[in-house]
Amino acid sequence: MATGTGGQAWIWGGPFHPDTHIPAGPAIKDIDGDGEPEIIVLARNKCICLEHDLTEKWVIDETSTPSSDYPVTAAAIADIDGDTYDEIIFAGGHIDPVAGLQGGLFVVSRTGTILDFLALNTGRTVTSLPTIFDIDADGVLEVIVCDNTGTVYCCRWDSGALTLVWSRDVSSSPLSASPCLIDINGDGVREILVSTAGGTILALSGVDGSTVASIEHGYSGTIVGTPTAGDIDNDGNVELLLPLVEAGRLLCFRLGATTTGNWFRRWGFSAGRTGEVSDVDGG
Ligand SMILES: [Ca+2]
Ligand SMILES: [Ca+2]
Ligand SMILES: [Ca+2]
Ligand SMILES: [Ca+2]
Repeated sequence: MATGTGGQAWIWGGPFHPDTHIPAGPAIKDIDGDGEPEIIVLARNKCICLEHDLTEKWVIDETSTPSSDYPVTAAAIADIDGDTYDEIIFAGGHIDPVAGLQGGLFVVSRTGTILDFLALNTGRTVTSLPTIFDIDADGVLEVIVCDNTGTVYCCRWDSGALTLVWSRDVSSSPLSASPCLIDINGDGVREILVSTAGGTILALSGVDGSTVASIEHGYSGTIVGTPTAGDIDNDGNVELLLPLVEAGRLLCFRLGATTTGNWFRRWGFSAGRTGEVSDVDGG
């Protein structure tokens, strides 16, 4: 423990240090309503909830029911079942004795109970961070996630379980970045933007996954970074920023009735997930 301005407050090692790397930042929120934030860390096959003082609150792992047996992604936190309490949603894998590896989504209560595991595929994995939003404006949140064989899934809590609303195979290559939700055509409804390794950004309808628009940029290769969008130059149009990790470029497109690529910039390392610029449509 260090003291003084700018000093290191603490280092958490925990029971899984140092032989486990933590692939994404933790999610931090007061999920139990006691006034102190909890810290959700995902490492290897585990989802670990720490109190604000870093004591362990609960863990989901290979001993849980159903077991979490495969590397997990970062967690999203939202009340997806409408009971006013937050759930923790993360992608991972469960190894079924008969079916084998099932990639899917875990939904965990604030107290560490697995409320549901929705298997989305068999023999494949899901590594993109789930994105949560009421994408079809029906008052119920959707959970949108991509898998490593190029499929986009839209799920919703219904009758006590996470259920698949639609899925769409959009690429033959992994989709490891999380989807970006933005209204690209100004109709007041957000589309789901997905970057494919084929050099295309697809804008999908949140209602059924159908294609609303397709932006060809020609840079094929593995897409790791999440597209980011917002009116970054205050001209009333939404710009789309796309980090191309392997090409070392950041692309910018101006969206609207006509989509134009207006600049790119080179950089020398991964931009990773860049997040949303602003709440451009107030949705
Ligand atoms: Ca708390
Ligand atoms: Ca809830
Ligand atoms: Ca909805
Ligand atoms: Ca739209």
